[in-house]
This record gives sequence, C-alpha cells and structure tokens, in this order.
Amino acid sequence: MVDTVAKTPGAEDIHVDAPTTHEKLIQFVSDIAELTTPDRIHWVDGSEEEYAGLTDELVAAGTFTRLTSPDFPNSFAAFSDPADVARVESRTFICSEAERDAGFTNNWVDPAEMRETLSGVFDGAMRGRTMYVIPFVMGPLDAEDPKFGVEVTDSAYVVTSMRIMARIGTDVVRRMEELDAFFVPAVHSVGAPLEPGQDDVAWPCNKEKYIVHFPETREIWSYGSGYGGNALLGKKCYALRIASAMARDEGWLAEHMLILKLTSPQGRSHFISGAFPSACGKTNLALIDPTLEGWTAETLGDDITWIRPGKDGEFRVVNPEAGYFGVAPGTGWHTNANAMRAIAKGNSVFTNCALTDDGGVWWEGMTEEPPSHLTDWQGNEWTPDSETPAAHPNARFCTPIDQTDMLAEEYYSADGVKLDAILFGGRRKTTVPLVTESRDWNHGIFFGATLSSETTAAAEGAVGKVRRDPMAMLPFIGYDAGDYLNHWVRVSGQADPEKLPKIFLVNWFRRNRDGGFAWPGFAENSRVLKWIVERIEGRGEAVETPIGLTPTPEALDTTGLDISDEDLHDALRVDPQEWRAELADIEQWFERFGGSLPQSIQGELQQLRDRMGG
Ligand code: GTP
Ligand code: SPV
Ligand code: MN
Repeated sequence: MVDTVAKTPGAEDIHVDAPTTHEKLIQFVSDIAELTTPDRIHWVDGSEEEYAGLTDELVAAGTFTRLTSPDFPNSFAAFSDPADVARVESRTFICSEAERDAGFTNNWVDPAEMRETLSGVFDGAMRGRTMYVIPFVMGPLDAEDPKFGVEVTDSAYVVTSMRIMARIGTDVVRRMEELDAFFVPAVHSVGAPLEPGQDDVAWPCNKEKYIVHFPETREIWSYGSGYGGNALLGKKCYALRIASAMARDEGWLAEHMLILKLTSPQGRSHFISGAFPSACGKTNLALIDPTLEGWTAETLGDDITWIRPGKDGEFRVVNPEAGYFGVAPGTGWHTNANAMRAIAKGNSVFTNCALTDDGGVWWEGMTEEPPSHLTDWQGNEWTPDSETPAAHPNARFCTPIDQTDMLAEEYYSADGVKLDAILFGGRRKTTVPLVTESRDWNHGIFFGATLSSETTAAAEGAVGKVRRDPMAMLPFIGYDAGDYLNHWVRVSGQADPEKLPKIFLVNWFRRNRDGGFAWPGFAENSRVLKWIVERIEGRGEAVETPIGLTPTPEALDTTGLDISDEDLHDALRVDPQEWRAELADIEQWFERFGGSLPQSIQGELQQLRDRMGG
C-alpha cells in the first residue's frame, strides 16, 4: 500500500509511486491522476488491514454506520443521496465508433464527442480526494485467459464494495505482471471535488451523471453516481456490457444469469442458469431451499454468468463475481434463509436499509412482523404506522459469496461446469405461464428474444410497466441487440447439438382471478425445477401448446403443496386471447430491430402465428 501526497493539485506534481512493473497500468494511473488531480493516490492491496482502515475512515466521514448488533458482525450500513439509489439507464451510453453498432436498445454518442465531454467533467474531478487504484479480475485468477480490470475511483465506499464483489488487490497485479496482461481501464468519480477547507457530505455525488462504455477500446468511464451498478464497475459495466462485446469477438456469451446446481434424490446433478431482469428473482432462485423431499440445491452465482463452448461440444459456465449485491426487501428467513445465513456471518455492507434500535438493519420482508421502531433509510423515525417503506425498495446487501453454506464446490472451478438448462423469466401478471419448454434451441432463443417483464425499482423510472427485455439483457447489451441475438445463434453452432442446454420460459409472478399470485413461488419453485430436470432426463409429461411444451397439472409435483386447482390452472394456462395480444406486441418489438434480427428468429414468429391459427 503506497500513499503519495501531491505537492499541489497540479498534474505533473502527482507522484504515482506505483507498486507495479506493469507499464500500461502505471501509464493509465498517471494519465487519470493528471486529468482528475486527486490529493493522494492509494494502491489498493485488498488486505484485511486495509479494509479495516477504509471502513474506519468511512465511519468517520459519516458514510458508514458501524452495526453494533451481534447479528451483523463486522458490517456497515450506508445511506445514499436520495437521488442516487439505482442504475441510471437514461445516462448510460454505448459509444461505439458507428451508431449502428450500439443498436436501438442503447443511448449512443459519437465517441470523439463523448471523450471531449468526459475530459471536461473529469477535469479536476478528484480534487481534494484520494484516488484509489483497484486492480481486479472477473472470474478465477487461475483461468486460462483471466479477464482483468483496473478501477480508479475517488470513493472508498466503492473500494470496500468491490472487495466483496470481485477478486482484487496484490495477487491480481502480480498475475497481470506475469502475463503482461490486457486490462479494462475503468474510471470512476463521484463528481464532487472538494475545495480547500470545504466539508464533505456523507454521500458525495453529482446531479449530472455519465455511465459510459467504449466497446471497441474496452473502456469504462463513470461519473456522478456512487451507487451499485453505476459505480462498482466490475459488475454490470464490465462483466456484462464490455464483456458482451469481448464475447462477441471471442466466441462466448456474457449473460445476466444465476447458476444453480440441483441434485435429485437419485443423486444426479444438473446445472441450470436463469436470466431474469433486475429484481425478478435471480438471487432468490440461486439460493433456493427445495421443499421437495430428497432434492438439494447449491449455488454458483446469482447475477452474472459467462458461457463458453467447451472442448467436447458442451457449454461451460462460470460466475465472474465474488459476492452478492442483492435486493434486500423481500429477503427474509421465511423466503431466502440461505441469503440470511450468509448475511449473518457478517462482513457485509448494507445500502439504504433501515436501522434498528439495537444497531442492526431491517428491511421489509426480513421478518414477518416489523420492529416497533426504526430509523428509515433517510434518517427519519419509522413505526409500522408510517406510510413510507423503512428501506428503499432497491436497498441492497453486499455480502461475500464464500459465506454461503450451500455454495457449490464447482464455484471455484476455473474451467466452469457443463450447462444443462437455461431459464428465461420475467415478472408478468398475465399471459406467460408458470413454465414452458421450448421446442428446440432456436425456439429457445425466441423465448429469450421476446422476454418481457414489468419494470422494477432496480432502475430509475416508472415501476410496473411491461417492457421487452431480451435475455434480461436490455440495459446490458454492449452492442447492437440484433447482432447480439445473431451471436447467440452463431455460438450455438460451435456446440454439439446433442449437448445444447434445454431452454425454458418461466413466470413466478402470474396473478390468479383474485389478483393474488397464482403460484406460491420462492422455495416452491423447486417443483418447477423438478419438472425441468425430468424433461432434461427425457421423462416428465408435457402437452403441446401453440407457445411450447407445458406441464399438465398432474405432471407438476404438488405433493404437500397448499394450492387450489383454480390457482394451478391460472398459473399454467395458455390463453389464446392473451397470446393474440402478445403476438401483436412481439411483432412491434421485432420491427424495432430494423434489419438486424436473425432470420431464424423472425421465422419463429411466423411459426407461432401459424400455430395460433393465423
Ligand atoms: P437483481 O439483483 O436486481 O438483478 O434482482 P434479482 O433478479 O436477483 O431478484 P431477487 O431474487 O432479489 O428478487 C427480487 C424480488 O422478487 C424480491 O422482492 C423477491 O422477494 C421477489 N421474488 C423472488 N422470487 C419470487 C417468487 O418466486 N415469487 C414471488 N412472488 N416473488 C419473488
Ligand atoms: C441490477 O440492477 O440488475 C443489479 C443491481 O443487480 S446493480 O448492481 O445496481 O446493477
Ligand atoms: Mn440479485
């Protein structure tokens, strides 16, 4: 760890004093220091002592509240600026050379113009602050081709969170040096320089925000936000947006998916991934406790999956992350005990949760009964009579994944595991049945291409509006969406057709005739997983419908489940009228791709039309 004080905030006076021989890294840090003129540079080593020092500083600065309840050892609560609580999709840019290559799902600005804007906003942006240099690797450090990044940031909150979410520090730099490796340069500033003598605020940020990606040069520039996916640049910015562009060029897939290992009573294990949009149940499914006798689940990841064609024509998957950045509300002992057990081991950072009177945190759904008194996420007194939620709906827990009791040993495998099934899922009150199997791989890509969900609090904007979200990647595809679907088609050409994962469409959120959830969800989703495994193994009853293969009510194991026949019917039903409306919406959606939608996917739409009788 090297702390270097600049003599004056003038560019050439900043002494970088790099603890590395990696020339490009030294050059990068020098360039950013020159541009942003921080007071100090701190090379992050990732050690426990460093973490302790940083958390002390964050407590002193008022950013962190140290939790004193024994239920949350070595953990901290942070409260963001009320205007900095989620990803900002309207301020997220893909600056490819050609506008066409960003596609209709992204905001595009000419890269030269954006670079000029960024050199303006970043000019002196770190004045009065420390610039932290965080070397990180996404995925195992011993991977054949480790994917490195270096985030420079003026936020200690980001450093502590990145230490949980990714593999960071000295080991990473040593490996980068050995390989003279390429790294993704990722620049982050909260955009709040301090003048001499100016007091800092607990959560510095800027009203003006830029979350910018240059896919060709693999660069990330993030300005103005300290929050989650806007600021922890290894996560959505690198592991999805930049990685998807790398994956396109290198023949693999970077996806917004959980990975689950499921073992049947007969002892057979299968690996299942699931792409659900933000706040639609990935973390919950990744940490499921099956209710069915004899079934065990273990997790490998809850948010991001990298998929590569393996040597034997199979698809192999790894989780590039090292922690959870999970939605807190709704996570409780009765819904997600595995997450609660991981959290209870401590070493966590909670953002925008409520504080309990005994020095812990609480959020809606943690316990069935709320505590009688809390301090809400904005610092106000809160009681169960209060009209606003105690925790922000997008409040998050940030917890190391290796604290999970049910972590699969394969999580550590650099080579990944063979993927057996992919689930695409969304939050739909109507239309989409509990589970549908695709007829074949191409039909499965059609499921992904037409995936839709009601919007949630995970991003700014209205909540509850149905939008198409291809492969749950709408905000994360780093290039043209049609090219992205074409890439899915092409990559599968490298696999053995016999070994392609089976693809399913799921919806835990359909409503019954009374407006409640038709399906109990959460742990009971293991019943759906059982049917999926039976289908993988060539068993399990399914009926042909115009939209794909669905289980008969009898094919779904409902032993011991308290569900009415009406609810089960409402959950599974394929309603021709709803699907006619859906078809019209899909047609409009496909028109937005212009010419870049794969022919084979367009063909699936025609087949659906035909099966529905024109
Ligand atoms: P991101 O981390 O934002 O990508 O979200 P996620 O996809 O990991 O979603 P998560 O598992 O955190 O769940 C989001 C919300 O959906 C929580 O409030 C959950 O309680 C709720 N949820 C998850 N699974 C189910 C389910 O099976 N049924 C119902 N009704 N709600 C669910
Ligand atoms: C999501 O929004 O999909 C998240 C949270 O997982 S964030 O890290 O903010 O992207
Ligand atoms: Mn999640």
